[in-house]
Amino acid sequence: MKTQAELTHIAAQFQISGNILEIKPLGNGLINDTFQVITDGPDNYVLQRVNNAIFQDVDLLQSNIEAVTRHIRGKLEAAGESDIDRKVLRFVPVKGSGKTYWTDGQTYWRISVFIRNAFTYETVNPEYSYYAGKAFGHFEAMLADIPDRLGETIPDFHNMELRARQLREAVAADAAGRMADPAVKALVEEIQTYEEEMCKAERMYREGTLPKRICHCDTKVNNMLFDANGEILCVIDLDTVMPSFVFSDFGDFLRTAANTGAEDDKDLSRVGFNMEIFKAFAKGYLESASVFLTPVEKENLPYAALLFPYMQTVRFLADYINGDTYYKIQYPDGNCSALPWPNGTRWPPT
Ligand code: GN1
Ligand code: MG
Repeated sequence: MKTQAELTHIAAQFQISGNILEIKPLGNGLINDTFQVITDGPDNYVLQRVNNAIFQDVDLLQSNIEAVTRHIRGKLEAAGESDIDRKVLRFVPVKGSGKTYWTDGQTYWRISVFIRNAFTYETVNPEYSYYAGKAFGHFEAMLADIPDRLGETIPDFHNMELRARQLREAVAADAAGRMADPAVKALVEEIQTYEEEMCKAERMYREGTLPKRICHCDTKVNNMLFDANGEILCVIDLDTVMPSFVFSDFGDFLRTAANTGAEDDKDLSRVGFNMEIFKAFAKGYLESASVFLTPVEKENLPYAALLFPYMQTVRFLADYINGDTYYKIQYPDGNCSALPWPNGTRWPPT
């Protein structure tokens, strides 16, 4: 953990205005470390340590993010929008280099302007779900003509075939000895029965029937900022914006927002799928994404709603079997809250 003095030293590398008064933890992301920088100037800031074990090419990561925010800002300006600084993130350059990240050779840091009077939520009602659908569809639509070539900040991030292979590798290595637990073994077997069906997007892509587009790829409900009136301001957490199937954004939002429990809920009876949230989100998403979606993409949106809880399950379970090396966990079995597998519980929920 860095001290206030160390964090202040890091923040001072960037072209921020005002004096730093305080730096305190912000949010609950599972990958990066996030802080709020309070100043006596006109703006506060968000300081993040980028997890470069996961985002191994921080230069590529930040050039993607710069391209995305530049393009969206241009679209908002062209559309005559007001209050643009609350509708797209602004990353602050480092003094001297002009890059939007700073490194001491070991850790990597960046700063964006903190958007005032904005709120994130862990859950939404159907009305907000509709707005979220519109916002994510709009986000993809705005990026449909981005001139820059975006790289994959995590190669094959949402490739289900890769994720299934990683689970098999975790099982074979059994690095933490967790496969000795019959409940873990039963979970793995149960999950693997759906593997072929869930890898259908990769097959369609190889056959040429499914395109890749620029997607957000982390559309958790808490990656969206709302203003005090419940209007959506903008989409945040742009680390994983990259070419993917539209299923990523449709499915991952529903994985979190339509879930009636938490993603690491200890009580599986709380976990379910809220159809009203699904319908509202689909309506909003189709309204803004229809301009570019193909019939194949539209037809397969219900598959996306299954795919993302499934893919996340595979990823959390693989991490559990590997000994919790990837995600920050909230409690010891947090990567595998489904243990012990309750009698009669089956995935997908019916
Ligand atoms: C991670 O950093 P955060 O919490 O937004 C993860 C997502 C998972 C999510 C599960 C780079 O996102 O893919 O869906 O946790 N991001 C990465 O909550 O692996
Ligand atoms: Mg993220």
